[in-house]
Amino acid sequence: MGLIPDDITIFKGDYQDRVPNIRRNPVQDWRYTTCGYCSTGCGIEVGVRDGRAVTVRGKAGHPVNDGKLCLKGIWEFEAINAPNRATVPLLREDIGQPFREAGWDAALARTAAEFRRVQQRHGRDALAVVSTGQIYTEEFYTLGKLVRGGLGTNNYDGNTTLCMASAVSGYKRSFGSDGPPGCYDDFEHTECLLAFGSNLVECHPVIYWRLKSALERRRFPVIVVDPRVTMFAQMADIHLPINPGTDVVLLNALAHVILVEGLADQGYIATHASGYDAWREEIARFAPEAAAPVCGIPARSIREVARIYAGAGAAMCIWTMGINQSTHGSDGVVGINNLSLITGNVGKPGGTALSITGQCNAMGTREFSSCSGLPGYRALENPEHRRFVADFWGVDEALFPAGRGPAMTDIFPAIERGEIKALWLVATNPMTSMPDTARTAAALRKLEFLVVQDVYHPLASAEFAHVMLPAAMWAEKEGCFTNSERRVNLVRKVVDPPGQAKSDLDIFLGVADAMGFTHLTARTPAQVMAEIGQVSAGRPCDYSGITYPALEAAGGIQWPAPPSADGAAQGSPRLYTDGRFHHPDSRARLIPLPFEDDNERPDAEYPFWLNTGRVVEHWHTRTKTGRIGNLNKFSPLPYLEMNPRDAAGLGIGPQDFARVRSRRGEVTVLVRLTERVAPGMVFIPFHFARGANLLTLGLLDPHSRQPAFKQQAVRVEKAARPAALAQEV
Ligand SMILES: Nc1nc2c(c(=O)[nH]1)N[C@H]1C(S)=C(S)[C@@H](COP(=O)(O)OP(=O)(O)OC[C@H]3O[C@@H](n4cnc5c(=O)[nH]c(N)nc54)[C@H](O)[C@@H]3O)O[C@H]1N2
Ligand SMILES: Nc1nc2c(c(=O)[nH]1)N[C@H]1C(S)=C(S)[C@@H](COP(=O)(O)OP(=O)(O)OC[C@H]3O[C@@H](n4cnc5c(=O)[nH]c(N)nc54)[C@H](O)[C@@H]3O)O[C@H]1N2
Ligand code: SF4
Ligand SMILES: [Mo]
Repeated sequence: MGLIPDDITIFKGDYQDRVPNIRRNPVQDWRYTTCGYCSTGCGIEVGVRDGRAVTVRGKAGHPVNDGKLCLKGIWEFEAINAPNRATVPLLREDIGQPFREAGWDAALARTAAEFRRVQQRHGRDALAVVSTGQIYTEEFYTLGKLVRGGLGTNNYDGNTTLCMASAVSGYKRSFGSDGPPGCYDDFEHTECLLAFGSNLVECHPVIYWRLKSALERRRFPVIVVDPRVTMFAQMADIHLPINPGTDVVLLNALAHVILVEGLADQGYIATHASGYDAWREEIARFAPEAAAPVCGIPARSIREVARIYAGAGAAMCIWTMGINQSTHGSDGVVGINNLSLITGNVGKPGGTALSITGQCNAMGTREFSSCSGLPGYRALENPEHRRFVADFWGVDEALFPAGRGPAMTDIFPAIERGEIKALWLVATNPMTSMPDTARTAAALRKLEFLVVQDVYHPLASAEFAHVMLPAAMWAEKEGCFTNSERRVNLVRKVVDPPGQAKSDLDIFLGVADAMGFTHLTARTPAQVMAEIGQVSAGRPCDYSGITYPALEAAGGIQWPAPPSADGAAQGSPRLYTDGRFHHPDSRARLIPLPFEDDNERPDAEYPFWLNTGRVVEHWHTRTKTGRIGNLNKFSPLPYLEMNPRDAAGLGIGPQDFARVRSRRGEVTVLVRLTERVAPGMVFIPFHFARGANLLTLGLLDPHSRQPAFKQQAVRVEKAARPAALAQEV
């Protein structure tokens, strides 16, 4: 038997047909877009022939990727042409029945009638709307205007709660506003890179290429903090294999050494930070010898890393889900910000605290979807902001709730409790992506009405839907994404959507019209972008100088982007260059971070830490990559990474299967023996419906409400090879 069990259908069809062969598919036109997968934000040109996307190429000279693309980007045109695209609105009375095809009028009328019925009978908040980080900013803005200024429910959030919520929360606590302060060009200037909980090589391959290119020109130390020996850890100068969920302890200990050894930038602290005394008192408790047994990093290594970091002229931290997806996610972000502040590493070339975001437009939803507030980083709690937005939209301010409502992870428990009766899911697939699948399924089944708006069908979450609205996807509609370095960039419409599928913008307008709302006056992407320019003028995320042609010409523009004297916006590579922050006193806050260990830890019954995350080939719940032969053939089924020493003790050998159980559920997966994971730890990618999330617990961060997807306890035992290994998509 080969590496891949032979009873799995890897790929049907002629392999050669799937290779983007430009000679056989001569391209008639190349159209400018931005990649619709990750937040790196690569410039992509799509090759079109006879109205079909037949290939792509990286945009040469583009300020993000200069022509490079990763595996997912290279095959992105196949995601458009997939055979399982949703093409017709579907309806059914009850979830036991088959769907029947319907026209848009019937689907929108039914949706509006159910929303109205539920809100009239049970109150406005009985309807919940959960969106995404993967539609255009123009679409987010329009959805926000529809929800806040029309539907008026406060149960409105997005999957960014599973992803970036801790970064948002941490930035707000430290700096007074959301917004990653640095940029990719910081790699060219830094003298030290400290990376926390990021598998950059697999998850942001082109950012990793930027880092490698910088290192080829100029050596600087790279330190990777991750319990797993990821590909990123393998190339690092120093790898700190931290105990799960204890980054805050390491961060406090690093700060302790920096203070005690006189390496802090006291001038910067005195001028630009507040809260120093209370913070220092807490830090005093985190001597390296006290921290080492908790975080698992020897005191000697903590001292060494603190000296390298603080001794660098400019030092930067990056991080991703190893920090955010934790019960200390927001505190972890604040800990990174604290470290940056005490060394004066904010807003200077090579000196920054740069959160690497996840989805292609996780930033756009933070800026303009109104999920957690009002557009342009405005707050529902701020009377001036409320009045301004209500006047600007021409709606009654009383529709706005008094404050930020429940997060996605609090909306599902409210469905369980029967408080929410109807749910609208837009571009998110919680059946596979939320912790504890059995619980998610029970919640979705309990709804009186579920509408799913997606580009594919069937879909795990649509199993419980009453209405399915088929959406146009990336490159089938025009609009913008913002990447990890605040670069707003354009996706041109390249091809027509299949069948009756409509852009999410048109679907939102359709729902608004069916509900009888009249305030959604901007009807095209360009009209919405013009409105975003107006509403954001003078705000931290100022788009007022941005136009589509300017974005295409420059390869994207970084906000704040007010118009410059000669018209086109120049954009801003970095924030806080003047050391002025968004708190009322203009100072950043140093915030004490006491540590309380609150995770589900391994014990006699469930002796392994279960860690979950990503592989390079797949995108999230595999709707976009599970049908692409060239991606799926490299990663066709869920698996468990286990250390060979643990496996030997359990009688598990290469190519064996294992049953993994947690207190939530169980799953049978192929075992991959590897030293990538330490003894006592296992890892399962979360991309598969019958995978990691059947097991996860998802304890919530108290500030951000983000689930700790990476820390829970499981038991592993050898299992028989399952009879069927059919692929699921
Ligand atoms: N190929 C691919 N790329 C993607 C995506 C995808 O689905 N596929 N998704 C995109 C999205 S939305 C996101 S959010 C990003 C995610 O990008 P990453 O966060 O880089 O990816 P993950 O694999 O979720 O987790 C990163 C690392 O966190 C580590 N980790 C686990 N526990 C801890 C801990 O306690 N402390 C520390 N320091 N580290 C820990 C894990 O071992 C893992 O290596 O990727 C984006 N890019
Ligand atoms: N165990 C575990 N679970 C995790 C994570 C983890 O690390 N471990 N990571 C979490 C993170 S960081 C994230 S971001 C989430 C992601 O979780 P999800 O958001 O649920 O995952 P996706 O598969 O990206 O779902 C997006 C959906 O939108 C659809 N779609 C794509 N483009 C469009 C469009 O233009 N319009 C419409 N209407 N639909 C579209 C896709 O087909 C897909 O069904 O998963 C989270 N879950
Ligand atoms: S690195 Fe991200 S943005 Fe760039 S091609 Fe790959 S998936 Fe797309
Ligand atoms: Mo994410």
